[in-house]
Amino acid sequence: MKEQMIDKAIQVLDRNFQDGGFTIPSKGLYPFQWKWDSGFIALGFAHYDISKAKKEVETILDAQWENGFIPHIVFHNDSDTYFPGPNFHKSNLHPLASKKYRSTGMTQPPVFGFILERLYEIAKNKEDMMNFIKKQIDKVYENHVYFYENRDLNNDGLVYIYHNWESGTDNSPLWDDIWETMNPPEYTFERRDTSHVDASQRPSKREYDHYLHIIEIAKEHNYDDAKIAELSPFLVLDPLFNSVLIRSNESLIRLYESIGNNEEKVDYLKQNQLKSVQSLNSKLFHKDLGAYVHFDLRNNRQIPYICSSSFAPLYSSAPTRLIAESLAKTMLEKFGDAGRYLCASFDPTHEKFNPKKYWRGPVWINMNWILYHGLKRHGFYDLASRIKSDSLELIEKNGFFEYFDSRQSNPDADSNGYGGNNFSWTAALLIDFLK
Ligand code: 9YW
Repeated sequence: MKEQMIDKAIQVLDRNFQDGGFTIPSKGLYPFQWKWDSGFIALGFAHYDISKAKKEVETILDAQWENGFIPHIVFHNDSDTYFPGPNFHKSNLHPLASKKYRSTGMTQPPVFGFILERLYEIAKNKEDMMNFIKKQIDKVYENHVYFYENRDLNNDGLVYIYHNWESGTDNSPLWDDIWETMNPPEYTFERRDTSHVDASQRPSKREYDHYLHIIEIAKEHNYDDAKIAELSPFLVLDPLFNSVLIRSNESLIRLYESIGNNEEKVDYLKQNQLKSVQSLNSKLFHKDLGAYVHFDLRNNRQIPYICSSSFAPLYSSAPTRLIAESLAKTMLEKFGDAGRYLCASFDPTHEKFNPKKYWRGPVWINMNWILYHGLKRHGFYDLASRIKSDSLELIEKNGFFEYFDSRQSNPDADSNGYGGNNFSWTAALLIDFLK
C-alpha cells in the first residue's frame, strides 16, 4: 500500500511539473508557481528526483525582488484559468520588482530556511546539496532581512502581513471582523476558481471584493511598504507566519554555522530571533484560550479565534514547556474528539466552523505536516502520530485533494476530499511522511 501511494504521489508531482522549471499546485485551478507550495513541493521531489527539487527552489528564489521580497505567485505564463492574474497585480509598479518575472506584490510564509535544511537531510549526496545551499542561502537570508527591516513595525521582532492571501489561510473566519470594518466597492470581474471547484467550497464574491480592494490600495502606492503599513485596512500579526519565520531563522543559523565565515549574518538572525520569540509569547499567546492568536494591528485588538495556525509555533523553538502543554491540550480537547480527523483549520466547537469550506474548517495537509513536526519536537508523540496517520488515511481513502472534511463519517458528501484534485503539496508531503 505504501509503495502504491508513493507511486501515485510521484505521478501527481511529475504531471504538475512544468517545462519552465516549476510546479503548479493543481491543474486548471492554480496554473502558476506559489511561494510556500514551492517549498513543500521541493521536499516531495527530493526523495526521488533531486534535480527537480533544486530546480523548484532555484526558480522561485530567482523571482526575488531587489529589496529581498519574494512574491506569493510568480506568473510564468499567460494562463487565463486564474483570476486575478498578472495584469491585475502589476508587480512592475514597484521600482525594485523583478524585471524577469511578473508576480503579485504580496508574499507568503517564509518557508525556505527550513526547506533548505530539510533538503540537506533528505539528499543522499550531501556535498552536492551543500553546494546548492551555498548558492541559494543568501537569497533566503535577504528575504528575512526584508521582513525585519520593512515589516517589523513596533521593532519587537513580529512582522505583519497586509493581506489575507499573505497568511496562506485565505478565507478563514479570522478575517471576518476585519471585513466588517471595510466597505469596498462591488467590483466587476470574472471569477475562474468556481469553474473548477464547487462554489460552496470557495470564498464568496463579497469576500473577493475585500481581497481586491486591499490590493488596489497597495497598487495606488506602487506597493510601497511604508505606505501599505500606513493605509492598508488589513494589517495583522499572524502566529503561523511569524513562527515559520522563527523556524526558518533557526535553520539559516545552523546552515550558516556549518558553512562558516558568516558571523555577521548569524548575529543579525540571532538578535532578531530573540526578539521574535519573546514577542510571540508575550503578545500572541492567549492564556485563557490556551493557544496563539492573531493580532489586528490596524484596529489594535486581538483576534480571539483558534485555528490550525494557532498551533504552528510548536514547529519552532518559541513555546515554553507550559505553553506547549497548553497547546497540545487545546488541540486535543477542541479539535481532537473521536470521530474527527486532525487537524481542522478552524475551531470545530465554534459557530463559524464550516467543515466543507476552504480555510473555514477543512483539514490541510501542509498544516498537518507543520503540526506533526511541531508536536514531535515538543515531545507529544501520540498526538503527532495521530496527525500523521489521519493525513495518510484521508489521502488514501479520498485521493490527493487540496483539503478534506474533518468528520470521519461525513453526512454531506461521498468523499471527504474537496477543492482541487491531484494537488501537489498533498502528494509531496505524503512522500515526505512515508519516506
Ligand atoms: C487562491 C496554492 C494556494 C495556497 C494557499 C491557498 C490557495 C490560492 O492556494 O490560495 O487563489 O486563493 O489558500 O495557501 O498557497 O496552493
